[in-house]
Amino acid sequence: MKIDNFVFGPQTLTVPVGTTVTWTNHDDIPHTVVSTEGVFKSKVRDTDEKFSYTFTKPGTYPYYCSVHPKMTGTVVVK
Ligand SMILES: [Cu+2]
Repeated sequence: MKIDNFVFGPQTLTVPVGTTVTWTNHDDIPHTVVSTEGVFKSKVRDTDEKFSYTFTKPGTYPYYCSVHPKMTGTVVVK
């Protein structure tokens, strides 16, 4: 997953159960990756820093950047 120009890409990512998803911040601005439902929460990620989470249960996981709450994305785990 990329964080680029204030956008999580892809906006919706579908993965099988057990997948570790890694987000990398390509912006010059710090961002976070925070589950809307409290499932995961990154520290502030500066340029080129990463956050990883392993999805062990099926479901739909919306998330956002707590610094810029209009930045949102979704991981779908099947
Ligand atoms: Cu942000």
